[in-house]
This record gives sequence, structure tokens and C-alpha cells, in this order.
Amino acid sequence: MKKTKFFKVVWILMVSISFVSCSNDNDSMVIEPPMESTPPKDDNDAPINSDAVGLTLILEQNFGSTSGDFGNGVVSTPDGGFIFSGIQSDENAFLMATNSELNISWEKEVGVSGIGSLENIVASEDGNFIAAGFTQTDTSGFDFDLYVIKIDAMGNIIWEQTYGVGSILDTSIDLIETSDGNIVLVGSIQPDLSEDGAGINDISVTMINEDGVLIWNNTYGGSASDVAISLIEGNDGNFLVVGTTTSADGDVSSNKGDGDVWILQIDDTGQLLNQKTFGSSGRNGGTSITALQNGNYIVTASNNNIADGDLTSNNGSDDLWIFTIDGSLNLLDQASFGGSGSEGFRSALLEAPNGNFFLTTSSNSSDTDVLENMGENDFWVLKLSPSLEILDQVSLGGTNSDFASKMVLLNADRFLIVGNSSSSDGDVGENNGSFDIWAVIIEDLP
Ligand SMILES: [Ca+2]
Ligand SMILES: [Ca+2]
Ligand SMILES: [Ca+2]
Ligand SMILES: [Ca+2]
Repeated sequence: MKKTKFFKVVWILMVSISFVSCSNDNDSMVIEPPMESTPPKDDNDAPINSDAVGLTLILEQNFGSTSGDFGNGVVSTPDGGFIFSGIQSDENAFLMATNSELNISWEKEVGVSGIGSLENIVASEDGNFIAAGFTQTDTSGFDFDLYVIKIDAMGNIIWEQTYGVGSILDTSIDLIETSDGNIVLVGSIQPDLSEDGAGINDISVTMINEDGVLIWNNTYGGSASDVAISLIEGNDGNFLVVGTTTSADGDVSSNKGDGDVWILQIDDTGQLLNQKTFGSSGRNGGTSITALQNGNYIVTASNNNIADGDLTSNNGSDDLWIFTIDGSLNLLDQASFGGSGSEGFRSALLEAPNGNFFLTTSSNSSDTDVLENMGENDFWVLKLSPSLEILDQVSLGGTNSDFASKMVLLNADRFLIVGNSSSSDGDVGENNGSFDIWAVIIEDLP
């Protein structure tokens, strides 16, 4: 097994998931031997502004080794701390817990036999935690399977399991625990890695029970590429899956061109109930879906350079595109945000109790909607009104690349964002080498 193949897999995954260009550096592609992780130093934190108002950075910390470390998922714990999931040292599926001050409580590499990643983590009703991603199940060949691990709050493994449906690459990018205690995982499968293999992904949805026993797996898509990145359980007990499709056949009823956001509604047996594509004739990709207090749903996505079809505006290159839908997949409201550079590569969104939204994506713009850029990509953090108007914003990062991945709400005015950073200046206190996991706590100060 050559690591270069792993990076081909990761690259294919990232590109097929996001479907947007990512003008970042190549640090994440550098192959280095695995290194021991280095605990963060506390004597070099970035200065925090103490008399600010609005969206304000109140705590930041980075974690990682001299190689690439990627924070992909986060969940808050009952004691006020966090468990992060991701990749450590370019190749290991990784879990790490911190207290509320972002000091490490425990960390561990997990996975079956080789290279892997944990893409997201959720809390279980029983007080434990479930993380999912993919792991290499055959170190002599090329076989990546969906990987799920259940741990307690101390990081003790309750069970771990891999699932493969016969293809070369099975992944889980997001997961939920359902209201009746099962676990549903979404990702994509890829039957082979031929030169045009990036075009033959299908969306894969898998239901397992609380002990990790497979209940069902189903795939959805057409003859071109179909990938999923996020799911939720709707208030009707069905599941809404958001992803990206370039197909216009099979399960996909239509395509507006060059990749669209694809939303699927499936029942608890995996049957496809409804589906719809959203986008312009340019490149579109879905990045998250969130259930709203009013019974509707909000989707974050990307749009490349074209304002037609469902899109009413574009600020240049890739923009962050946000829209709301009802339970019948009717488009209700939408807005695009960004500058002349790229936004929307990955995004995360939270609804605050008062109906406003906190969201984050990455941006390398410093014009139009984006007030500031520290260099290359930054975390771009926004507060939106319920009618999708920008109420406040802040860009966080340093002169190198800073990419936001996931968010978790801590209270009405406070949230944490995790992502990756290769900066060691600006808002970022230090860097251990290549990318590090970077976590920031933001408060919306009155
Ligand atoms: Ca499109
Ligand atoms: Ca843009
Ligand atoms: Ca930056
Ligand atoms: Ca690192």
C-alpha cells in the first residue's frame, strides 16, 4: 500500500465532495513519516481582544504533529469539554478530548490496520459517542471500508466495526443517531480507481443498530458522480441527505449543469421517497443540512461564478450559497455570500435560539461581502438574520491557509469552530508543522 494512493483517495474524496476549487497550498500532500503528536504550548497563544463587540474570538488552540493534522468533526461533552475527530500525522484516524479551556484530556489513534480518517462524531443517548469515517482494511492492497467506532467519554472503545459493500472505497462523511437509537451513516462508494474513477461514485447510506450490527445499506445515484456529505432526521422520521451530483439519470431526475446540490428524502428502510437538484448551470455542491425550529430546513452549498437557474447572484469565483426548503423539497429562500475569491469549500451552520444563524466557511476574498483577509484562506464567520441578511462577520486565521470544518453551539451566544490551519501568526498562536487542528471559541458579545 503506497501512501500516494491514499492521498489520491483523499483528493478524489475532497474534490468530489466539495466540487469547488480550493486554491490552497500543497502542504497536506507532503508525505512524511508519522510523528508523535506534540501537546500544545500555552505560552504562545495569540492575543485576544478584550473590549470587542459582536463576533469575537475568545479562545483558540492548535493541536498536532509536525505532519498534517486535520480536525474534521467535533461534539461537546456534558462536562463542558469537547471530543474532536479527524486525521493525525497525515494518516491515522484520530480522536482527542479536551476540557472547556481546550486543554487535552486524552487522545488516541484508532482504526483497523492502516490509514484512516474519522470525519464526524456525535453524542449517543446513552452518554457515549459515535464517530465514523473510513479505514484501510487491507494494508497489502487497496481497500478502504466505512469505519465506525463507539467510545465512552474517557475514550475507551465500546465497539468498532468496518463495513464494505464490495467496492474499493467505502466512506462515511456524516452520521446521526436516530430517534429510535439506530445509527445512519452517509458517504460514497467507489467501485474502482480507474483514471476516470472520480466520475463513478454513488451515494451510500447505511443503517446500523446501537451495537454496530448492519441493518441495511443502499446506494443512490446515476451514471456520473454522486456523493453525500451531510444528513439529518426530519421531523417526519424520514432522513434528508444532501450531497452533490453530476448525474442526470438513474435516481437523479435532472441536472442544471456541471454538478448540482442533490437532496434525497429516504425512509427508515432506505427507500427513496423524494429527491431534487438545486443549482445553476455552473458548479454547485451541497455541504450541510440543518433542521430549523420552524419545521423547515436550511442547506449550505457552493456556487461557481454563474447566477442562473436557482441562483440570483454571484460575487465572483466560488460563493457560499445558502437556501431554505420545506419538507417537500420546495425552495423557499436563498442568498449568496462571498467576494471575488473562493468561498463555500466546506461550511457549517447553527441556528441560534433566537432564530439567527451562526455559520462558517473558508474564504480567500477581501472584497464585496468579505471585510478582511489575513492571507490565503481564513475561517470566515458570519451571523445571519432569519431572512439571511448579514448581521455581523469576522475573518480568523493567519497568513497561511486556514480552513473551517465544523461548529458546535455552546450557548445562545457562544460556539466553537474546528478546522485546519497552517498559519502561525495573526489569530493563530503557533503551528507544529504542516496543517494542525485549529479550534476557536467565538462569542457574540453585546
Ligand atoms: Ca449546477
Ligand atoms: Ca466568491
Ligand atoms: Ca489565512
Ligand atoms: Ca501538524
